[in-house]
Amino acid sequence: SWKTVLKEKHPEMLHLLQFPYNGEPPKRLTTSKVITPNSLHFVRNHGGIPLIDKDKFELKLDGLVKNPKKYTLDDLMDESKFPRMEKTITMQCSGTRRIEQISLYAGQGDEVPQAPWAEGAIGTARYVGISLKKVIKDCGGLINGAKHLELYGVETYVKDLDVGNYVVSVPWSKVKANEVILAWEMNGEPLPKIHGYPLRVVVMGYIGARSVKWLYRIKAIENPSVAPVQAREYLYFNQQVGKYNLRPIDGIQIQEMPVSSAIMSPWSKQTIFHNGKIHCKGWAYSGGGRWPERVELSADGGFNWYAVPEEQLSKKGKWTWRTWEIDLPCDVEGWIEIVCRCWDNSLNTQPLNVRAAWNWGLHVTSSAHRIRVYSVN
Ligand code: MTE
Ligand code: MO
Repeated sequence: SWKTVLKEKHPEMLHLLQFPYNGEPPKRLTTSKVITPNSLHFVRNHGGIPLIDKDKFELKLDGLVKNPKKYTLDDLMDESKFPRMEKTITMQCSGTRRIEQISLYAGQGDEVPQAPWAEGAIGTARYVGISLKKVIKDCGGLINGAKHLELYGVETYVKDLDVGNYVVSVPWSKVKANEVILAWEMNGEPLPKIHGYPLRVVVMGYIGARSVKWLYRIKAIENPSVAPVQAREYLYFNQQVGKYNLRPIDGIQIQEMPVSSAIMSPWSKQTIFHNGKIHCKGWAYSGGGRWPERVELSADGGFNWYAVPEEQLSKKGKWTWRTWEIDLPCDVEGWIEIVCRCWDNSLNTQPLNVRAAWNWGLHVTSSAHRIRVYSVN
């Protein structure tokens, strides 16, 4: 049952929702390592957790492929057919840090429609699997103008929630670049049940929503999927759009996350005793294959910025976050605002205020991260 499955997670996971289960690691443990242990990787579910028998498992490939086929797990793991791929990949939910937008949204008199993620809806793992491109090739390639691949995940029904199957799509161009992996191993273990056992998709540099868990079907199609999760959720609206004038067609489908970062230590309202330097820790990430190039912190609300020394940043990687630490100079006593921002390798940076990032779905909270602490110097 779901309770046994949940025992695989760390006892300190913060449960955002029990049904469907959604949880994130506590701040203290989120960036303790560059690779997130499986027990601490955030979990985002739209429905229940299906328990799939690996021996009965079949992946179906159909739609606009030359030779539609079915594969068992053994077929996919056959190294003579599909070369094994191993990659360290950061997965970020587009709802990461939503809690900051919720604090603006409250007071407008409407219910909050989404899970209140803090800074932990992001995690990094070493995945083993194969490139989806090779499987498409094995089916003779695409035909008749196919340009997208629709990905189907099994979903069990949760009481009172009509979730149906979880279906999204990714463009063929992304697959062709070998940036979509079908993974069965996570950090040296078989994929945990809660993370999609026995097989999931991991799309490098895209929001977590495209990385379908409990994968059972891939269909080649001409246009992006019209399934609800692709066409009606994960949309980025302009600020004039709200509950009463929302049309999915006006939203941008969120694929790559912009550059963002977060301070994981200290945390708001802490009193910090220090000798002129406050030790801070956190993460920085940029979607789409860009990486954090510089991370900067301010102890005065964003006037003066100190760059994290390169040796205090974890190693650069095209698909991975960088964790960091800094001794941030601070000579004032009293309430201060610590701010963090990142510049990626294209010199994109973060908006300075969360108000600028507000949008109806409360997605993509990529503004500079601000916390208030009491400094005792
Ligand atoms: N796949 C299925 N089948 N069902 C889901 O609800 N949620 C998606 C994606 N894949 C989801 C899914 C979302 S929104 C995210 S952010 C990631 O899975 C989270 O992956 P994780 O739970 O392994 O961290
Ligand atoms: Mo997500």
